[in-house]
Amino acid sequence: MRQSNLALKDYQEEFEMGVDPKIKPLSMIHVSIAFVAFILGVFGGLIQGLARGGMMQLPSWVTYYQILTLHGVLLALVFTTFIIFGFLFAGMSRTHGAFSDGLRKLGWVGFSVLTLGTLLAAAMILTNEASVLYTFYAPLQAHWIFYIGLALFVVGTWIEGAVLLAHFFKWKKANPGQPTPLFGFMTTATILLWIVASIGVAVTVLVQMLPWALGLTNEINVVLSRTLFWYFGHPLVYFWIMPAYMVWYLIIPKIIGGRLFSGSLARLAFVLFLLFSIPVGFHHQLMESGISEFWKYMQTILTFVVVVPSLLTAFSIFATFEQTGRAQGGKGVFNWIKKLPWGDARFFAPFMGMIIFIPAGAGGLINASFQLNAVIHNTLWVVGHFHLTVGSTVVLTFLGMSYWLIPVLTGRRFTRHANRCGIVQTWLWAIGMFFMSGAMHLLGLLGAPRRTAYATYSDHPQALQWFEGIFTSHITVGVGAVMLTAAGVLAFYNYIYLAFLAPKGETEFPMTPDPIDTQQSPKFLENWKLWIGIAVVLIIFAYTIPIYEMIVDAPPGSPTFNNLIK
Ligand code: HAS
Ligand code: CU
Repeated sequence: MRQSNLALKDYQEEFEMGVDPKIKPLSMIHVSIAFVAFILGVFGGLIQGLARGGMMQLPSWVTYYQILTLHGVLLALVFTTFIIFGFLFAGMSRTHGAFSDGLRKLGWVGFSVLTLGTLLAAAMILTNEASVLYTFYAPLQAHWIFYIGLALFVVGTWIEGAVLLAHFFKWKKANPGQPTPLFGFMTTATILLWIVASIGVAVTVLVQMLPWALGLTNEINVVLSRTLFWYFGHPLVYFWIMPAYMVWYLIIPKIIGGRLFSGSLARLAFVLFLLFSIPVGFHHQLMESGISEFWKYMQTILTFVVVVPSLLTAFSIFATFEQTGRAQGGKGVFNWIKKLPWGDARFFAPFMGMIIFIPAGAGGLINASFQLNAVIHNTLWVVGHFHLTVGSTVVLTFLGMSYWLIPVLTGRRFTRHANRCGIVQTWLWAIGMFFMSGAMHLLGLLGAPRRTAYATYSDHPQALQWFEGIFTSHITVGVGAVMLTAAGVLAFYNYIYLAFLAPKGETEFPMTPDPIDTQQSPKFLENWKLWIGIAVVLIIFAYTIPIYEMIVDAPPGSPTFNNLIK
């Protein structure tokens, strides 16, 4: 035992290195684009919240769908993807050493393709040529340049993902028999998930949407396009949450002065995400015709399986908190909680994200419960759900992360001032979201629809009656939206401050030492071929027959969508 601990110590020291200065600009430009997208998206949200709350009219030069598309794409796709890659590049350098020149250059190629795709898609949205929402459901049709932009976006992420994977496997080759650092293990699981999932969206965009938008075909198989989208769309939400979990597993334990509770459990959770996130897309299509109940039910079961790794995560993180709090002298059943660093925004923002994820995850279970889905589908409840998950848990975790990552990358200090801004920003976001998302959930239960320009909150007299005694719904939503905007502005201010204004100096890239069970971690967990193989088998099982049926049972002579649109 002692020997293995000694070995572990050497192994740890090897990783006590900084981020290679050469990779910093690549990481930082990702973070910067993420923040620009973030602030624009936040203002899109404010306008929408006020308009849907009946508190303002949209200006004549924008349409509801346009602003909704902009808001969704900028926040859910651009902010997340860019900040995630910025984090992964910096983290892989921190834990696996400097990237080779070749890989770094390839990283820049990937970044250029990703950014070009983003700009093309954004230009089409801004000119109202692609007001198709972030899900771009057919028969809504966008300009073909939008689909080219999406395709380039995906290809850019593949190139960047390949760079990260290559760096990881190079390390593995150079260190045979060693358990890989957790950061690399988790990055690999996340990127593999992304690549397997995004094949679905690439296929629908290139094979269905693009030819249709170019006028080469005049029909589109709608149910197939939605299925391919959701084959990608559910793992997409895990692509957001997994890097947030990486912050919880690897960064937070260091910040609170402790050590992650178990490495093997963390590895198992990430493998389960890779296996079970993909064959579950039908839980977004439970109310759709064209898919038989049997396959919907199968995917409902698999959805409940993919909840398990989140429960493992809740257990691991809670155990880490308790162990750390007790090691620092916290006694009794709950007193250890007081030992956590409540005044530190690097901890507090992600922590609020965790707390919010408890009701958010419970809401997800309701959504996934086949019959209950009939109550909430296409209502504002779903909008409430995803403003808690991606809109709070993920956002707060990434903002908390950015408060140390930006000064690490720019060679500045994370000052008390920035910390205070971070704490205020977190409270504002959490309280604002409590109001906004709370009202969305309840109004959704009362039947307020989503994805439509033709209903404001106050169009629902039943809802108003229900709410009247406490607070009228549109004021609730409006207040929430204003608080969220204030929080967003503060977060953006913190970005500007930490990137350009804060005093020069050193900031720590907090990284927990790999847990003491690392050397004993079962070898099979590192067997990526096995995991990819099982993931593919599960996908084939869950999708082959339903997709076959969608193709052969497509109604012959069905009216073309061009006719429908006319
Ligand atoms: Fe979801 C719709 C089901 C998780 C995002 N989801 C959406 C949409 C988005 C989204 C964007 O089954 C809308 C898509 C659209 O535009 O139509 N979702 C689930 C389920 C989960 C889930 C079962 N969703 C997420 C996450 C997201 C996300 C994560 C983004 C990041 N969702 C659905 C379904 C729909 C849906 C249906 C379709 C609805 C419809 O009809 O259209 C689960 O994975 C959730 C599991 C999570 C938990 C919580 C564990 C708690 C943790 C925190 C622990 C706290 C600690 C602190 C440690 C079970 C890990 C404690 C410390 C102390 C001191 C107390
Ligand atoms: Cu889902």
